[in-house]
Amino acid sequence: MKKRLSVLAAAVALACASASTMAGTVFDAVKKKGYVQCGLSDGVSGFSATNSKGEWEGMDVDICRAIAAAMFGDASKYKGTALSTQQRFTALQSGEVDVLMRTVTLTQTRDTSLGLAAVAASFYDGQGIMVRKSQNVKSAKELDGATVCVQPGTTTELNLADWFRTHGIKFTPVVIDKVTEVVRAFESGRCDAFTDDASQLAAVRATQLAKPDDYEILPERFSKEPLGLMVRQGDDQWQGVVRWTLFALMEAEEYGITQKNVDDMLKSPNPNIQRILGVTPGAGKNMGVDEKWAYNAIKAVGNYGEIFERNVGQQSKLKLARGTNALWSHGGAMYPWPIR
Ligand SMILES: N[C@@H](CCC(=O)N[C@@H](CS)C(=O)NCC(=O)O)C(=O)O
Repeated sequence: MKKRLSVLAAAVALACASASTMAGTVFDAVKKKGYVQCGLSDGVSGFSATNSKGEWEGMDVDICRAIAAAMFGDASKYKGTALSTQQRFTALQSGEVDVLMRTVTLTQTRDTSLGLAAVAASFYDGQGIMVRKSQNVKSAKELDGATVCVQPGTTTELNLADWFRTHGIKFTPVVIDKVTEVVRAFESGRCDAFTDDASQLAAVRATQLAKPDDYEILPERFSKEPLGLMVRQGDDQWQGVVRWTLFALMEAEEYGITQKNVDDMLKSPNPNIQRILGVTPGAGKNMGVDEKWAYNAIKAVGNYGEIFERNVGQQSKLKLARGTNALWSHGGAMYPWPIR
């Protein structure tokens, strides 16, 4: 009996040892190579796309840059990997990327069955459907018998089937891998409707359709799409850096810290601001990064509200309203956990 117990104790010790060697592996590897590898999509303007100079732009890219700034004090220490909807989870599982911020909906299945972990939501969306105005359709319920363009391996594809089945409406999916090809198929009339996260439909309409005014996004929202960040399971330190960087950007907005005033804010008497900016040390040390991690992130990309407005809000072509993405204190759902 004694022997059995000691074998058990040894097994437990071994399991604990392997768990502790796991902790920090991604963090250490990122630190060693000197940059963060972010999984992005190359095709949704406002969220993430490369410009004519081949540079990454968009809200997801700015969050990637903020993580680089928190890790290295330098927002340029990142690389982007363009991933299709089909490739994204395998790329994160295999270690090709360190963090995924590719308009990924955080779902229970993705969080529990892929060896991956959902970190936090960076954008609350909902699935919509877009049609040509000339079709004279005012509701998705009028789309009986329609062909609908959709991308594979997405929640979009699943919600589409659920919603149409629930409402007893027949449809034929036209499944196409790349968003640029979906747009071409939709424009050429190969499908009657195009379904996607509503903000991405707005982005596609504003930036990729030749005649944006010819199209309409119907009022129905088929689903909740909390888009956010995912990492591999097994490295809580790395997950912490990713989560708290995003929350720091949101807390910065909450406390009025901007890209412009962040240096003045170092003198603020507000203890919350002092903790966020590392004037009162602790948060950085706890995560194994510089105490100026959040300061560096805010200085590089601005607070969450600034990132939103610049990429998808009023200063962008998309002109999306903050809506659910407003801070909790302004009637939205963005409720960052406190840095303290
Ligand atoms: N949020 C949904 C769908 C997100 C999604 O990937 N949408 C497409 C449609 S715009 C996309 O980002 N495509 C970009 C591309 O194919 O490069 C999910 O996580 O499954």
